[in-house]
Amino acid sequence: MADITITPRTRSRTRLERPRLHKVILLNDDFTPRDFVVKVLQGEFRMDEPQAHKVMQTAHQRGVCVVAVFARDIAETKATNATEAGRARGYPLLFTTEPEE
Ligand code: TYC
Repeated sequence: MADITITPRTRSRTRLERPRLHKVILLNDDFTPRDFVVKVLQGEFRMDEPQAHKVMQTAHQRGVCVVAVFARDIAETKATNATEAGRARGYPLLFTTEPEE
């Protein structure tokens, strides 16, 4: 049998945690028209009309709805753009982000 030389590892391998995903959350308000919310969801989150309507309706009834989940910078950019689309029209429409557990 051949001799086997085992070289001990001198540096320990650091396991990197996978970066946490972030939720984009839509908040209800009393002023933004429903159709406008649906259009923003379609435009910024690439949803079709029935999907966007469902998300809008959930936020309208429950106060909040998770729109989608992304890497942090993408979630923040989309939430900012979508909030800004409402602000540009004078609506208080608000999207926020939070890390997934
Ligand atoms: N509540 C709004 C209205 O009655 C519609 C709306 C739905 C606004 C969802 C924001 O996230 C929202 N016009």
